Amino acid sequence: MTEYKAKDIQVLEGLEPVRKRPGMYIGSTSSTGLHHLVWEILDNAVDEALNGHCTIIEITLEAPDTITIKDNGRGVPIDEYRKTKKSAMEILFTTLHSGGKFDEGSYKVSGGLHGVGMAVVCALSKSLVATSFREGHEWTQEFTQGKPKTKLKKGAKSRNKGTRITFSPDPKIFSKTTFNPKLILEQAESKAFLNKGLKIIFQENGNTHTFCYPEGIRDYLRKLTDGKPTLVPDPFYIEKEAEKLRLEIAFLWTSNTDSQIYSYANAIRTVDGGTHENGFRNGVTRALRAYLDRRNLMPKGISSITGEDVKEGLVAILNVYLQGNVEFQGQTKGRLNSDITSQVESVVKHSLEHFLHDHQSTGDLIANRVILAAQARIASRQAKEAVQRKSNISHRLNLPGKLSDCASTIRDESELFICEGESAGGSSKQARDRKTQAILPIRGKILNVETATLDKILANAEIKNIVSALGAGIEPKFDYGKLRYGKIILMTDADVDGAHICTLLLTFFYRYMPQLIENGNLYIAQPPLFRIDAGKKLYYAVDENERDAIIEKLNGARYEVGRFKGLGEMPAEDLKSTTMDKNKRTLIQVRIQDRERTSDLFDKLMGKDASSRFVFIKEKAPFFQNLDI
Ligand code: 0RA
Repeated sequence: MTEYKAKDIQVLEGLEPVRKRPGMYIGSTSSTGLHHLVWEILDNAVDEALNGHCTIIEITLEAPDTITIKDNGRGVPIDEYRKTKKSAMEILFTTLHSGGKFDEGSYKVSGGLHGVGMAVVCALSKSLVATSFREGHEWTQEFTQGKPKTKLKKGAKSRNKGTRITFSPDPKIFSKTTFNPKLILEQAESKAFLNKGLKIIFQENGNTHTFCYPEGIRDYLRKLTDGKPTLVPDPFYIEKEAEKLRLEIAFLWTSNTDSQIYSYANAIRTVDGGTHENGFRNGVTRALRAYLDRRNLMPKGISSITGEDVKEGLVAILNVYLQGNVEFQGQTKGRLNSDITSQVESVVKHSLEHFLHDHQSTGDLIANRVILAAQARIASRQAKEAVQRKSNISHRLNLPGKLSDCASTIRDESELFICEGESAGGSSKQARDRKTQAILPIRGKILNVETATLDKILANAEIKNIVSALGAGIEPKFDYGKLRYGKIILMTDADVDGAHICTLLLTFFYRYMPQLIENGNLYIAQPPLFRIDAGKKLYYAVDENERDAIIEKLNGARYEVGRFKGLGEMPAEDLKSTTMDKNKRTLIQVRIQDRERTSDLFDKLMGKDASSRFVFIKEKAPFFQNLDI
């Protein structure tokens, strides 16, 4: 370690700019900015630990707005600075950019908001008292608002080494000057995790919290994965110290599928990752690829594993220290940008590959985990492609043969009538408006989707026709944007069988295309059951009640009643004027009022359990008189 000399401190500048525009130096003057003052001093103390000079840091909240940070490092230098008659301590606390300590030979922290210097803390404090334990004595100097209040005073003899700084933020700068013990507690814990063996003691309101983790980030990882099933009991650990890079990584795989990577560069959390994370991911991927290759574990059908496969369940903590200038990027400086990817990659690749070969049972466990992820990835990609292929093909080509499509391709004006049987399809084709109305006849009763398995449902020809005519796929991949018609109208006969078919269709739409119902695209047509001819007048009735009401109104006039057997037998003219003509018909829009009740009802009425259906029918039976079974 290069020895410090006061001459190392460079460029001097007063602190007025800091007081004028504090935001430029600490981000804000809110609580976050206030706590940056603490982090700044704490980082300097931790820096002493990082360089092997300090083992204990004590943080004490003396009063709500007064804090002391004490360490047993080398102590702030006190010698005279370049014949200025000022002490180095005074220079450090009263001038900007006096970063002599950090220039060479140490891991400078320059992550934007951090590392702004002890002078910034001093400038923004109404009072700051610094004591250095050095050269056999304690040395104290007091400051206010960045200016010395006293000269450096040589105090009592002391064998101790280290620094003690007590400060109170200036209420002229900060709207609120009280510290938040919880924030400090978290910071203390995280600093202790990141610096193995360093003891950090935090005292507030008579409580003492001590953090010390002999295994550092490995202990941190254990805490993060506590309670989660992990693939191997102990984290992997890589530690490497090169000339300009110090690196420490702990990682393991859990059985969960999510991945967590916490990375730090020079003790600053890099929330957006960066070069160190990329290097790590590449290294792990390459090590596993090499292992799978050498042990011949790659199953057929998978050409290679990817970074994504490796990431599944991976929990990692990366802690790197770079010497010299560290580059951060992004809006919040959350991404490391210094060019260390390949260095990290190669360290990780080699250490992990070695480890796996030396511990093959563990190696195989991890290999299997990754292969499983790769297989899942390939399977889901294939499924996605299949769905996409279907919907991408020019939809006209893919339409079912039975569909009589409309000419319009404008969704909002297009309607699809799903009707029962070929003959109904025939008459409705005559009755429709070709431009906007499409007809899809389905044969008899479709499958009950409530009781069938998905593969059966998808193999069912009638359902396949409906799905491809609508063009939007089914849940969970239903794509509302691809829907080809604005109204989907179920048109079944006005009898029990028709009602049954209608119910089967409703069940299908409800389970596999619920968005149609939610968005109000699904309708039920109301074809009449009776036609009443009274001289020149013509009436239609949907049921007996309506028929009788009409007859009563005729007041003894002569009439003839006809009953339609089914839509197929209804003359196109009748069908058009009663059911299909946009200006004359009435449609019932299908809506859901109460989600849970609806699901429950479908399950009851269409599900496997016949007894609940029986109960329902018995309850409702009094409402129905003419059930023509
Ligand atoms: C400048 C130079 C040296 C150490 C420090 C500052 C220093 C600052 C703080 C702030 C809190 N604790 C601290 N400990 C040390 C290097 C001194 C040397 O080389 O002996």
